[in-house]
Amino acid sequence: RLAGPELAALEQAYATLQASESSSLLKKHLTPDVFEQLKHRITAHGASLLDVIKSGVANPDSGVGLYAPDAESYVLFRDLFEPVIEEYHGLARGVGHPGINLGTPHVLGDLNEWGPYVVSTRVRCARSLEAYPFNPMMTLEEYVELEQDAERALEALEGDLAGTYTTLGRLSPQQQQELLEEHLLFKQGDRFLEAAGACRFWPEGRGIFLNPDHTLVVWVNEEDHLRIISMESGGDLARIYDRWMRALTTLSSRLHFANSPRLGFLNFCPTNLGTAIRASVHVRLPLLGRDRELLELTANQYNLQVRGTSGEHSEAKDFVFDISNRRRLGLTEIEALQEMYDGVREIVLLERSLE
Ligand code: ADP
Ligand code: CIR
Repeated sequence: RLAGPELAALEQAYATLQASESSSLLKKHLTPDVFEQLKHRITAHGASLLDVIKSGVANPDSGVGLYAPDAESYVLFRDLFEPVIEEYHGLARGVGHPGINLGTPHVLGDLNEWGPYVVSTRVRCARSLEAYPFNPMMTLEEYVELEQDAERALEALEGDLAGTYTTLGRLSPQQQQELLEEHLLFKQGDRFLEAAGACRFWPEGRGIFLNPDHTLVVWVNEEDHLRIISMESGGDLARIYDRWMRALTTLSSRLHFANSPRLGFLNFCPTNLGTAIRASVHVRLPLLGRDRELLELTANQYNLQVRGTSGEHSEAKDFVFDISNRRRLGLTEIEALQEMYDGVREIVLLERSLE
């Protein structure tokens, strides 16, 4: 039971949130009733409601604003997570997550069929190892151990998927900068993650796997235990998805991922549940880009999310936008891909019609 100074800190954080102008899902759904219900609870790893909400409290401009410090948090703090999850993923109440269905890549086409708008395409998923809590509850020893588990599993990737793993501490600042500019490496010091307690012991246990072509990338211990990423320039979504599927299948046979029948694959951020897939394009839209309202409206209509050129919370450079599926839970893997494909096609056709 949370009590004493810890409870006082939680009460204080809640008051700060209440007084803020935040339009986060956290602020909307953490009602006084829900707060009272959950404020004394602690998970087996020792996480409290304060660990869940502290990022959104410190960053009132959060869109979502909460994180799960461990898998149990999704159960123990369900009264808060549930409405946030339903709203983000557009899930009807009581509707669960379907089983895995990767489908077949060839049903997806090339996104540059209608003109050379798509600069590059990327499919990523988040995965967490069942044996460890999420970032904020991990010890230094667990970071190092998890990195070793990941490194061993990555050695099983063969053929075009084979590559090398490098721990972050062995990359010079200049090497890190180059990889970041090529959109291959995660950024450092994300204030949302930092406030959530996800950057402790940095760079210990963090690292990146790359195949020689830089078309298969795996991030270890950044926001999630693993991020499995397939990417290349152009719009050949079928090929990129096929590569992602093959890498995922190999890694899934070596590692035990946290999963729940109700929420699918479990990860740190409630946006990364279910399939935990974000399929995105970098697409150049000089005309739609001048009418952000129309771009956002159209993206919304197709359940797509617009981000800037350097990812979440960044700006678009030279009218290159990052457009991806918003929903990751409540639909199958192939449906998430199809949703991105269909919506991007409509956006590209709209851009073309404005020329
Ligand atoms: P996430 O890892 O959750 O997908 P970000 O939005 O932070 O989150 O993106 C991570 C990195 O991937 C950024 O450098 C971003 O520019 C890059 N990225 C995303 N989509 C593409 C794409 N289609 N082509 C090239 N880079 C991409
Ligand atoms: C936020 O709430 O803005 C950050 N914690 C990031 C949430 C993830 N955003 C998203 O749409 N996938």
